[in-house]
Amino acid sequence: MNTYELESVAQALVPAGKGILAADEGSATIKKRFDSINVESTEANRRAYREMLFTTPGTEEFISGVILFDETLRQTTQEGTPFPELLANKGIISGIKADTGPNDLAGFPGETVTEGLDGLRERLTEFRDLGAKFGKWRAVINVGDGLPTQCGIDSNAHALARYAALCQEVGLVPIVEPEVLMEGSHTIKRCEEVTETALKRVYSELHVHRVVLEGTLLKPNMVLSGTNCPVQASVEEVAEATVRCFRRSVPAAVPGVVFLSGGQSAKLATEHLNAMNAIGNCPWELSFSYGRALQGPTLEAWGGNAANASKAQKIFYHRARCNSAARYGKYTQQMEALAA
Ligand code: 5MM
Repeated sequence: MNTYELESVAQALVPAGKGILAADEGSATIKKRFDSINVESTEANRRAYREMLFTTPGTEEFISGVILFDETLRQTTQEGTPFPELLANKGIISGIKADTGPNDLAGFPGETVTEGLDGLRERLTEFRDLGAKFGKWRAVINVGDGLPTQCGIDSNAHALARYAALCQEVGLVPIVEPEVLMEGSHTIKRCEEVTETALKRVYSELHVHRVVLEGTLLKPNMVLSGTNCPVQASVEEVAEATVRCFRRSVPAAVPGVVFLSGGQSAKLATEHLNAMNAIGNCPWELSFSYGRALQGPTLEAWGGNAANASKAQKIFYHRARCNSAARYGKYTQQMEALAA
């Protein structure tokens, strides 16, 4: 294992003012996204949509890396340039969704464990040879009556650690993504408790599996009120709870925390990131690895019509720029007003 290489890639994914675009939606998820704009999820449409995103002029100012799905890693632009090569030419690092998705955890109704460990060493080796420099594995943790259980947390932490160790063995930086879902009626306090417990368990397993933390990144949820909780925490409360929770559970050796947006609106995800960076004094970079919060407004503007590509790209550029400003705690409502 070349730890210097791993550390260099991990750091190159979280430089000042830059974050990651998560464009690794699997077949079911991208179909759901395309259904929302009445576009059929064909291989050609998925390729065209992703080419539109990746060729957006100037996004390399704000985007350090892109997480791809297996299919996308193997696709090319209309002119025949492989997507990883197109991105590398812009100084953007390609990554790969390495898991095969969550499946029901036997004996534990309402909980899942993420699968994909069988044959993972060989798949990761192929992904690396196709141009990926980092991987991503998402574990899903539901909050509810009696949930999550210790077994649910342990099973997912164990799988994340085995994935991370395999990534480092083949020379890929593992992004470790334990997502405590925001769906539910739980309070922000409950989200903080569950997130802290899950993160501590993940870092304990990473230690047992001899994962070099300097060559990893964490992709977590923010600490939020459940979507159906009658009392919704303010932006400042979310930022304080998230930073407090992470200071208690994420080792300082981790170079960066790259948040998922999890279904928040695009603007709220930016506001939360901004408020966290305004607190400052954290041992890790606080950045983004957003899917919906970068793509939602972009996808809507595109609508499956090539004639809308330029308008959609402007919207994508704008969201990337806003999140870049949030990396410095310098995002303002005026930025939105000016763009509108
Ligand atoms: C939680 O989802 C990840 C971040 O996206 P959001 O910012 O929209 O929450 C995302 O990377 C996700 O893991 C991928 O889209 C893959 O999703 P599926 O559902 O296909 O595993």
